[in-house]
Amino acid sequence: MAEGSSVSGGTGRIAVTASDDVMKVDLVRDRLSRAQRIVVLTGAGISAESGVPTFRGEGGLWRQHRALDLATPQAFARDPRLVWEFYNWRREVLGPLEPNPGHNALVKLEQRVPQFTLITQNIDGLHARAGSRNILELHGNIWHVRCLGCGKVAEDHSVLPPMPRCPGCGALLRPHVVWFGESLDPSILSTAFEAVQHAEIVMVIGTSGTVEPAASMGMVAKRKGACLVEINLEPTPFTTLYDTSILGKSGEILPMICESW
Ligand code: BJW
Ligand code: ZN
Repeated sequence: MAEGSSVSGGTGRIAVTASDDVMKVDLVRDRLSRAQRIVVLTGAGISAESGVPTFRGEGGLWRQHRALDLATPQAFARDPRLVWEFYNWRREVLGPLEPNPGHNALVKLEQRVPQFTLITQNIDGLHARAGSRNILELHGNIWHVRCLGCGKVAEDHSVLPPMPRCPGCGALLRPHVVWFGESLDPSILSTAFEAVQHAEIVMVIGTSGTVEPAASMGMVAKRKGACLVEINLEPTPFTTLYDTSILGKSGEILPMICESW
């Protein structure tokens, strides 16, 4: 959170004060404690404090690698070995990482709320590792593989051979994740939209809001009358459209919001 007293800079913008943030945290905690139906939408930022690289910020994956070369069906058709090298490298990076206090705070929140849906764009599996239950993984899971021949999906936590094959039919396996230009699982997507349309509060955490259809979910909820809360290190295209925006690390803010009712 921003520290110190408020400062009016030469730009005319007023910095958010620590006391403003404390008031926002109190306000959000109060709203959550009275809500029956809560949706949380997370992005790469919630896992950043676990050591998972984000996509677009400084040091982000798409700053170092071209998404079109690695995260499209065309890229996989052209060079499956290269794409598997990328995902195997990410498996190696993710393997030893642990959920952080942000993930853990959402577990506590779920335990207190009658209807709680956690929609995540993340493929790292850290929400489930932390103990969250009602999770919708919009973009799949890096620890799952899918057979291009028989379509079978299997869980596998190893670092795979360069061109892994299906033990059942021998066809090439692919990561069970959603690449650009691919449709999301229709049943996961409709359950997610159903949840946001009925939510009283939607918290949007650690996502740049650049990738559809996840990016539109907050506004869908807002049009239905939900209260929208954003937690992010920096402003996003949606910050001014939502009801409350708290700038800071989700691993610090979420425990304050969720762990002291
Ligand atoms: C912190 C923090 C801390 C840091 N605390 N905060 C409509 C209009 C225009 C285009 C489209 C459209 N509909 C569909 C498209 C095409 C495309 C799309 O959206 N393109 C845009 C880029 C324009 N979408 C698709 O193709 C989707 N499919 C689809 O819609 O099918 C139908 C269709 C297809 C084609 C045309 C039209 C319709 C599929 C999208 C799949 C995205 N896949 C990826 C890769 C997954 C596998 C993998 O990981 O390898 O998903 S891309 C990547 O981006 C990944 C993420 O889930 C996703 C979102 O990223 P996220 O989570 O927001 O991360 P960052 O890095 O961007 O942001 C991190 C944030 O955290 C920052 O804001 C930081 O400030 C913050 N932060 N530390 C709090 N400690
Ligand atoms: Zn198969």
